[in-house]
Amino acid sequence: MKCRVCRGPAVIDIRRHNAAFCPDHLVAHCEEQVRRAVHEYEMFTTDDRILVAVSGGKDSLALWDLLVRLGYDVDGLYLGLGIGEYSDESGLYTVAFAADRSLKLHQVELGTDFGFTIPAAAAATHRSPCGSCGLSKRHLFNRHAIELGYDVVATGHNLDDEAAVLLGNVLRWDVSFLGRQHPVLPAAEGFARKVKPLVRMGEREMAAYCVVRGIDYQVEECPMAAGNRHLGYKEILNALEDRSPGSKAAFMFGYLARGHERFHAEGAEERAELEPCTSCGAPTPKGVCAFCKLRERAS
Ligand code: Q46
Ligand code: ZN
Ligand code: ZN
Repeated sequence: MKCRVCRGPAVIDIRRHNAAFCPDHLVAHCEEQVRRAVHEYEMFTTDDRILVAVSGGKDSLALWDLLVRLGYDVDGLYLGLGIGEYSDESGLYTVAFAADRSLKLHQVELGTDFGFTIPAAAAATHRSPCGSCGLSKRHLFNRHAIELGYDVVATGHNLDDEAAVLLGNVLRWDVSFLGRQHPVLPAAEGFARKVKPLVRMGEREMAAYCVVRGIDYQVEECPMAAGNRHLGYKEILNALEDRSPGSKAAFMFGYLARGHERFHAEGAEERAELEPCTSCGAPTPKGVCAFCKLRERAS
């Protein structure tokens, strides 16, 4: 297997691009893909202050590294979820990454700062932990971005993640989620802009990027992920991709090019009808927001 660019020994082959890369050209490939996504979807410029939501996993650390390399003004925010050893370790990887590169990291702990953890939230609500977890992350990343004066929140969702979410949304024909599924969600009253610069990158490429760049990350899966629907959708898409490389990218980018605008109105409508939470001020359909309710129940 030879690098497509220099014909040196390759460390990864990417079937959907019909290409293999050596370490240096893998880094160049990742930079190029991120640069293209940022420009194509007009995510941000070097004038924007960017906050990367870091989990300690490969995607978010690689994203932070890539954005710094591309010359953007970017700090990190780590949210401790209180999922036992998994969260403790994830926090350590994140802190070490930032310290080694002298990057600025903000840290929030659900337990000490808000009085509950994700396992406690799951027990109190009798619902899947990922529901409470996703809700808390969306709320807190947005809230801190606004409070700390950042223009944009960037998350490490990659092509595999986004295609799996799209499959779930299509299977249920959830029009308001479909309307909001886009690599850029513009800012609105009470909302910072949200962007997904890794939308063109596959999971394997991100893992290889971390190895090549010497980024130590949390390799364990979250123990609460077992059996969630999202993982099932990823497996199905991987099976499809195996049979016909490029399916995932065709599914995702076809949607963005030809499907998204048909659902755009539904996504925007829901946002327009929000009012400030009576407890924390975050936008909510009515009264107290879902995060404040969750906090009340779980703490
Ligand atoms: S961290 Fe949270 Fe994930 Fe763990 S509880 Fe579910 S959502 S699986 S990305
Ligand atoms: Zn090469
Ligand atoms: Zn609230």
